[in-house]
Amino acid sequence: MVGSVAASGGALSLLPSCTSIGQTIGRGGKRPNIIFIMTDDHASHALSCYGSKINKTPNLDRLAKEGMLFENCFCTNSICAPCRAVILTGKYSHINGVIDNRKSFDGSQQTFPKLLQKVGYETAMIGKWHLKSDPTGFDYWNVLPGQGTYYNPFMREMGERKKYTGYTTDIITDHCLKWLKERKSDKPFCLMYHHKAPHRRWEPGPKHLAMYDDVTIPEPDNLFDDYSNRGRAAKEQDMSIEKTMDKIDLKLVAPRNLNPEQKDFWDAAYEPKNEAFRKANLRGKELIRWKYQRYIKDYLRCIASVDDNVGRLLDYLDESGLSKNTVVFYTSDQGFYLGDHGWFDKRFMYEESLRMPLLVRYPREIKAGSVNDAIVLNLDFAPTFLDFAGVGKADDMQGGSIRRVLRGGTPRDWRTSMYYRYYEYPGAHSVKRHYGVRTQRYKLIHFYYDIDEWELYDLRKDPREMKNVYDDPAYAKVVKDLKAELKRLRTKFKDTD
Ligand SMILES: [Ca+2]
Repeated sequence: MVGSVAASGGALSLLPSCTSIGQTIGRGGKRPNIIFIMTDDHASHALSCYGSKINKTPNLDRLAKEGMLFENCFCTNSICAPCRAVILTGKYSHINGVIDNRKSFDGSQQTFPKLLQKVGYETAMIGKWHLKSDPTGFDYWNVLPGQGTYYNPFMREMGERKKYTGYTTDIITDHCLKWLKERKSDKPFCLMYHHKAPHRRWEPGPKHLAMYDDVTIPEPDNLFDDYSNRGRAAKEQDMSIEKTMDKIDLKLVAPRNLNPEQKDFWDAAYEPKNEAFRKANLRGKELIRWKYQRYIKDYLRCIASVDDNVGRLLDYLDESGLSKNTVVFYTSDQGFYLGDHGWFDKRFMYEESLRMPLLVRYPREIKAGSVNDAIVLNLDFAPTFLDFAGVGKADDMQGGSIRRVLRGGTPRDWRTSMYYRYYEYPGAHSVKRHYGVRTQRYKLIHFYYDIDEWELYDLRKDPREMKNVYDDPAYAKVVKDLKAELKRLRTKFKDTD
């Protein structure tokens, strides 16, 4: 007997009532500003406050030291555009319509920025948007078209296309600081500060091109995973460092849109290393090891720039006196594989891409240096922002406010399981369609459509998810309970096709 699934709890009464919110505002005075910082594909195991063995993120760590770190924040569909649509609406992908990166977001639907505007917030969206349709619900917006570029980006400011010279992570931050400094309104504000970095193809900024040149980054223990004890989905993906990465990913070819000065810096940094690589004529595992080093260093260089720039923003909040009355969130639209299982990219419900970093700082309500292991979701962000703004009604949102968790401890009626679904197949990286349920200890995944295979992981015994125990008789009761829980969640969230 391995133990059964924890009491399903399920029924969330997370949304505060209007009355309690009204009283909160009455007592607490001015409503807080909200700054929602989101990066793209920043895995929590590349933040030093999460125990990263491969890099340091001193500025992001400030948010953890001065606020709360969430150990179990998960996304409901681990891919860029869908995650963003979930955050805006507080609704699962099948309800908000953006089930994959190919769909356009219907901007006429209810979103939290629109609800914030209604109660007197000034709202702004700056940086990566990635939802195809124009942003709605923002008093000011200035976004990258599509994925955007790392250097010399085009941006669309309230619909007007402009080109900028420089490194995009710096430029997005410049725009945010400008907006903060120049705003005239005395309304509380909500600023969405969204980076492109560290998304593929991981092009470092000019300040960090040579960072990590003299070190070897530790490899994950399962870099050479052979997918034994797993099903077809893990074996048949197309996201391996060995086979999927191309010359542009690996910087054997320079990015096309650098200006002559940038190209000089770039070539000075990469060409000697590339020349040495060509001469070495690596094969087999040594070639994979080289690719991993090239990939992970570039990924971490992009994060170093994010960290510097978040530091600039936090410094400004301190200097301007805004820190006290501003709730600052840091997250990423999902996690990422940093060579884990031999992969890059995301999509799977496995831990590295399911988990989102989440740091929240608000000195008035959150104890500095606190850590919480409650299961929270990107689905909860919209209700949380509304809760801070004193909006007590968002009945059709499917998540709940985490403000009660931020005040310390996990409420007794908090969720004990979460529902996940991934749709984009056939598609980039060949990750088969699946849905699943995760509790604090277990994860059950059903690759429901393409292969009809089930996987069960005992995360306490096997946190790296190297052994599918679905067919192990010792887990029969766990499987039965989790299947019932999965069915309950699918019904609850109206995902019944
Ligand atoms: Ca992403």
